[in-house]
Amino acid sequence: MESTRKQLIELLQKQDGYISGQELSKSLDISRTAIWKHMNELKKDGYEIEAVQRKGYKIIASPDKVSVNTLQWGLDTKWIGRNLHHFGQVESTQEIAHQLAKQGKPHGTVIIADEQVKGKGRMSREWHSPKGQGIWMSILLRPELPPVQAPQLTLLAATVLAKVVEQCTGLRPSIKWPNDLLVHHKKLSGILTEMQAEQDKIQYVILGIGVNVNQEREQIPEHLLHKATSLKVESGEVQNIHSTIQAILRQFESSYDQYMENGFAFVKEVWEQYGYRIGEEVTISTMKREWPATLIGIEEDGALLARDRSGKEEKLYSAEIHWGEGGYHA
Ligand code: BT5
Repeated sequence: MESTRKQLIELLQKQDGYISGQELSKSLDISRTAIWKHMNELKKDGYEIEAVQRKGYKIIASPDKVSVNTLQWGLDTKWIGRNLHHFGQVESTQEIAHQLAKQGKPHGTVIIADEQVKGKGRMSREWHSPKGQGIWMSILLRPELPPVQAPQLTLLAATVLAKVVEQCTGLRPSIKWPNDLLVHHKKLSGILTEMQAEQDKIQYVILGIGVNVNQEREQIPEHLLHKATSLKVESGEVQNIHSTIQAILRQFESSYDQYMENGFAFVKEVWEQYGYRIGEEVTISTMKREWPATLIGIEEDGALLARDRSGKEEKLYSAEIHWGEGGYHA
């Protein structure tokens, strides 16, 4: 059923003009009544389909609604999102992605939910994921990389999100190492990279992406208000969630392929164009200590490079960055 509908959309999409019911029923090997039923289902998904006597059918508008059909319609990617799962409410798309990974689902499998009731940040923090207002998505990757390179994927994903936000809204985001996308100093998006690995080989990576899209300021919970924002709040415009997801997937595929072919250098270059507070003094904290330092940039392996007040440079693999009173604190 699901796959017939997918083929039907593909056929309608290929056609510039109208395609007749007869042609559709021949290509799909189902009756014209069955075609008609599928068309009705597509309309429920929000497609606008024009039916003209003696000419046939044509899709005239794709819907805003997020569904497997709308996400895959026009998604001209090679490997990402070809296998795609969409849910209404889940605890966390990360958990589902882990299950699917263990079942052997392929590289590029995407899991998307309208709402998460136990959305996860790093170190068991919560990720607020209200219904229909953002992108709550996990991507299953099976990269042929040593485990030490996995953090590069987080930085790669951050550059992808920065580019897409800029293209879709004209806003200029910045990336706060390692995983936050900020607009006007507030967090728009977070990335959670989880990995299953053997000693020298990654089995799989689950890249979790959360983007606040259409929340109004009043809909952001009180405790996050001083540090979180959404595309709607910053751009003043309601954004189309499914086309933003498609833009992320397309950009991700192309950047990932480029990274696999040419290495991390180009990611580093893009990252530094968006890098937050590079060249400025911030406060860095780790589990053990807290000290003032100037951010210099990132290293080839994705580590953050910072210089302390004595001039000593240090590579950091895990730390938090803060600044100013009342400034953002993860
Ligand atoms: C992150 O963690 O930023 C990673 C967020 C990843 C979320 C995605 S959604 C799809 C997938 N499924 C999941 O369950 N997770 C991933 P971290 O850097 O630890 O930031 C978490 C902190 O951000 C929290 O402690 C809050 O202070 C703040 N926060 C929570 N929800 C937020 C939101 N919607 N927008 C901005 N900030 C938020």
